[in-house]
Amino acid sequence: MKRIFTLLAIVLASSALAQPLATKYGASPLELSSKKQWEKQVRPAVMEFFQQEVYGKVPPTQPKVSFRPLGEGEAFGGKVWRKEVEMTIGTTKALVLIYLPANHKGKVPVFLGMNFKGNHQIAPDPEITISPNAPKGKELGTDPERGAASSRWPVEMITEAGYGIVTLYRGDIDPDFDDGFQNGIHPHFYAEGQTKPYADEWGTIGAWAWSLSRVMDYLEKDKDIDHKHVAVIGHSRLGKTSLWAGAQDERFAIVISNDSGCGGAALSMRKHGETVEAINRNFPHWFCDNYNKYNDNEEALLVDQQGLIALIAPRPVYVASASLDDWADPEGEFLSALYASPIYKLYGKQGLSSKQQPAVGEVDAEGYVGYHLREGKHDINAWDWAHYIKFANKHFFGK
Ligand code: GTR
Repeated sequence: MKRIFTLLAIVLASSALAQPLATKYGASPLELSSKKQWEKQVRPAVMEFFQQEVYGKVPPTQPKVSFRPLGEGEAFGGKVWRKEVEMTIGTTKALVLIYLPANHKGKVPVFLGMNFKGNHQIAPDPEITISPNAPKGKELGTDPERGAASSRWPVEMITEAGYGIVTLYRGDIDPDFDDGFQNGIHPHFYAEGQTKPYADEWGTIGAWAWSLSRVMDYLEKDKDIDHKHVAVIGHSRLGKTSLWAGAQDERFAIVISNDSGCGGAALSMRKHGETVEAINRNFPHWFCDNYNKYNDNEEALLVDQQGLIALIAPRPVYVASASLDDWADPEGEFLSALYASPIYKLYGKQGLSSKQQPAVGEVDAEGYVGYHLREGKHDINAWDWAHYIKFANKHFFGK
């Protein structure tokens, strides 16, 4: 392992624009001379780095994963078709909600992403089964919160554009608090005598990302789904998750990060907004234990977060920021998209089209790396989705 990291350090240091590692923006652009060099030397080392030092590896002991279709039916006055699937990982059960345009002909391209508070919050649809681990509403047992997150999931707009939505609740895979990894799916992966992940093994984000790949296993078999056209998407901590899922699993044909910030698209070495130390202190369960080595020590990172974006190349990737989301460092998110762009060039594909961060309300999504800076706060809304749909239309169908 040391050898491969040393090799990467040498390759990065000897590349045209990479000296010094810590630039004004605290990050080195990835400029390499050939696709072969990237694929054979650098990409494997960058992947190994993120696996071992940032998100953690998936342990070798793997539980059984199975899927069971639940009900189907109409939603949104007949415009949308709802399907539900139960995914079982070891003894952990998660519910996958699928919305498709009701009148679809043939297989449907989809956006796949996790949700924050339960499937029933994404739409005011009384038939959505409450995710097993969803927080209970104020009136226990009733559904006061159905549709509470519908501004984040414009179901009609997405399905009218010809896309489906596939989602599951993050807490069904791993609860989002530091429980010493006693709940959720981690214990199913422990070797004999093991009680928590080793220092280089996954935290919560790694588990969430892995579960998106398991949902993809299911989608490959569902006759309604165009599994060659699955865009993986996430907001904030779930945007960190979609990037990591997309970096590891090449079946995701487009990867979208909405306001993912620190540990997502934003460059860590800038130390602007949330820092590695702050994120590890506030969310000690998100990353692997090794990531703590970089608390107040970002310069020691072998490669900054542009390396994560580069792992997605040559597949299209979209990074989005919001103007009032200083904590997620919009400029740092833009710069990692910019610094990853040379890797796309190795494949003869244009990354970002300009070196300038777009102004508020502007979009740079002509190439294979898209970016926009939405006006407003940390969130995902219909404006963001309109641009993701446009990006998918272009890359999936040349429209
Ligand atoms: C914040 C956290 C961010 C981001 C966000 C979210 O508290 O500092 O890294 O992930 O939560 O997920 O909404």
